[in-house]
Amino acid sequence: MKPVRLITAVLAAAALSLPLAAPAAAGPSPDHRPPDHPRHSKPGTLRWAAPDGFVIGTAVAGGGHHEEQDYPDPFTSDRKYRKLLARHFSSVSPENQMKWEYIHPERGEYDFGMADSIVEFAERNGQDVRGHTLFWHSQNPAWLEEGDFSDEELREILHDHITAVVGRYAGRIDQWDVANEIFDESGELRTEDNIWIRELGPEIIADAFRWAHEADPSAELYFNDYGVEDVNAKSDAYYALVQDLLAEGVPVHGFSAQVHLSTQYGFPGSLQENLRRFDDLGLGTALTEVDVRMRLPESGVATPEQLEQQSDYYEQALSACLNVEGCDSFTIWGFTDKYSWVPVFFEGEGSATIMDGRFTPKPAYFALRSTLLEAGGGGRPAPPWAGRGR
Ligand code: 9MR
Repeated sequence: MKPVRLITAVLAAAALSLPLAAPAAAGPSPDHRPPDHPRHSKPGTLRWAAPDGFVIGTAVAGGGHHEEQDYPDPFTSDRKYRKLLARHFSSVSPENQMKWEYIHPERGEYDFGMADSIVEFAERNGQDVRGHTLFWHSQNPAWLEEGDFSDEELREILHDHITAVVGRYAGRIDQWDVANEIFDESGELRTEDNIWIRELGPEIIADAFRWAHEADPSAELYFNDYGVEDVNAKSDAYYALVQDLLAEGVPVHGFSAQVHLSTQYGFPGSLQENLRRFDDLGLGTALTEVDVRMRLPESGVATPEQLEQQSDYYEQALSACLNVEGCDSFTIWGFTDKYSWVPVFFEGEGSATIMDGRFTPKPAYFALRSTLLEAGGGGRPAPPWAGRGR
């Protein structure tokens, strides 16, 4: 029996005992995003280059690995970083600041400070926000992972968290990564390391989406994962699961691939085909954490050939999204190597983003911009200085 079929059975059983879910059609209306406002969208920038209705986003650096580095919090301390964050991007994703360990550090105690300042920054700068994330196996606080709770209490904890966090930003967050990384490489549900699935069973996944929808009926609710770029065992597992959930009327609105790539491996050639099959189910799609790392030479500086290959990967990922109608959100996992998670997690690797540590744009930056322009963006002619990419 395939694991996803098992889920089907469990979910079907759960559906019988739960109140009727809202029909799938009760989700947000099909996304018709307005054009980026000219006040925010300065000629020559990435957001200016993007076609109407297509958002180009980045993670907002802070929390997580940054806390162990010898620099202050990037988002609140680095003025140049903030300037470029506002200038180039029409969407932002908190890199860590909305994860459980930050936003819900003690039972019943929320700390919305960092998340609030990101949402307010986004509003001032005419940016969308992608909420990240509500249901994950990682970066949960100790009180939760090590607590001794009954099933009923755990359900209540998750319900209250989703209601509090999604509710606080209702109408202000466009897309939520509701469930993050719930399958492993072979397409098996993470029944060991995901506390919710382990303790409450797979049917809790549907509840997470229902509760998020109740808290903000206008937000688009996503499944998000890495290693699901291609048509493969893991993306197949999502494909089967979302069909089951949609058939039951669970408010699932989108499927997103993170797209953490490395030049050591080939480009995931079936990305577009994969996005399209989810699109055909009526779901939105998005690329949410794009970066392209590489093994660095001894000098620590990427070679021109490596940067060209990287640029080609960024461009292919963007094109795959642009070619699928419902894929209208392309987010990179940081825009400068100064703050990238890659060197911290992969020894000897780096240079994964589109600007180096001094914010100098790489070929990948220009490739993204020209691909966006070719897709019909750039409301006004670029001024002569635009070629510098700043
Ligand atoms: O970039 C994030 C880093 O600062 C954290 O230390 C790390 C801890 O897990 O999480 C990183 O972000 C991850 C994201 O939340 C989910 N997909 C994979 C990302 C890179 O690990």
